Amino acid sequence: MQEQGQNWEDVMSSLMQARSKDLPYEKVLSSMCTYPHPIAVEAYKMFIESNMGDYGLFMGTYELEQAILSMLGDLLHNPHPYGYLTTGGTESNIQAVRAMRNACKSINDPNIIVPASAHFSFDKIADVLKIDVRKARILSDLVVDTSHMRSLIDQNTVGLVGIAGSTEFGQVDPISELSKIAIDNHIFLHVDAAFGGFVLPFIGQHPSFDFLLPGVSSIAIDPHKMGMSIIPSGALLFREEKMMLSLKVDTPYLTISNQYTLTGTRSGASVAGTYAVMKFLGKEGYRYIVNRCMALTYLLIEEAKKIDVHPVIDPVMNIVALSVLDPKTIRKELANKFGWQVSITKQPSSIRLVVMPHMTEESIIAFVQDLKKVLEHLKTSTNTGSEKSYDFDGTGNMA
Ligand code: 0PR
Repeated sequence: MQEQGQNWEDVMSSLMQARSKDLPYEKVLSSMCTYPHPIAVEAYKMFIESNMGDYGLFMGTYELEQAILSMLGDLLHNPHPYGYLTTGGTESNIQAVRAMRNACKSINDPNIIVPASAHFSFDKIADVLKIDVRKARILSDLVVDTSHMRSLIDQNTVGLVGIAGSTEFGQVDPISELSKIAIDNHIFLHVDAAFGGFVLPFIGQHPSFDFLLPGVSSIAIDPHKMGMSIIPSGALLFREEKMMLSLKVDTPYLTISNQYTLTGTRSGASVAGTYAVMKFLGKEGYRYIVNRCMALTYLLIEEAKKIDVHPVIDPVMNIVALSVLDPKTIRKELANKFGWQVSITKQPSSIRLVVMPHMTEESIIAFVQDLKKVLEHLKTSTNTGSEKSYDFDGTGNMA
């Protein structure tokens, strides 16, 4: 750190320089985040110094958080949820598993069972919480094999995890079946709906995944993904107060006498941003956004099929995995030659596209055209054994 402060203009100029290196979302198909709604940004700025770690000082923000919990509870069929706003899916998952473990104090060597498709936050959980995280097999339609999950349960199992919107494929596990297994075995069931929580309730026909199912004990749902809020904004909801209470830590010198959260200091601005966008959009607003993303998802698949590229599974939500040979090279070519950011999946291997609200019909069509060019390029390079140039604009002009 330099001795003397810089002037405002110089600091701003280095900020602008850094900003210019960040990618705008328009060509990003790899992210579950998007531009936050403008009203979330406004609200965020209004509450910038608010700290929910000591919310006795910020009772107004605290009331907004309670209002969010009640809106989320309504969305997820639980009129009286317990919970709080987290920094995102990772924290919600950590806290849900920590609550399961703490609620089963008599078990010394606890384990949980998660689908093999679970987000990598569960690998962090194994490390942080020192809990055995067992992975259940995935079936060919990329949902968890419930009989394998059942067979992994033993007397030290404290809970199961189901995914409503898997990170790689947007698939939804058979949560109603997991709910039965959890009840039969007297164990908890956490649903990771970090992505799908703001999607499933707004698409017509969808599988049950929330508190309507009696075995579901907690849900992670992220406003900073399809909830159109600012980063960081996640939420963790419990069915029963006793799970939340199992996270309680005394905080004698604060304005509040205890905390249930993982972090101490916590952004009240995130709370305000999420409250504002949820109030502003209402269910109708989210339904419009989700339906538009789904329409773009179907357009993407239709266009991809025209170039003989097919999805790994029929999309359940706005995530598409396209089967291609050599996804790693295709990902690199799409980025280096055309500026598109896509991700790749492990098993089955594919390129994975998240159709977020920043995508448009034009960008979807442009993407598939560029994908076509990459595939043709790779085909000719493989056939001739030599590196060929790209026909960038489709007019025969080679770069
Ligand atoms: N659960 C599921 C099902 C997720 O997909 C994710 C994140 C998490 C939990 C963890 O959420 P946080 O990252 O909020 O803690 N899934 C995305 C992923 O790993 C996160 C992401 C977002 C990655 C934007 C890249 C990106 O540009 O793919």
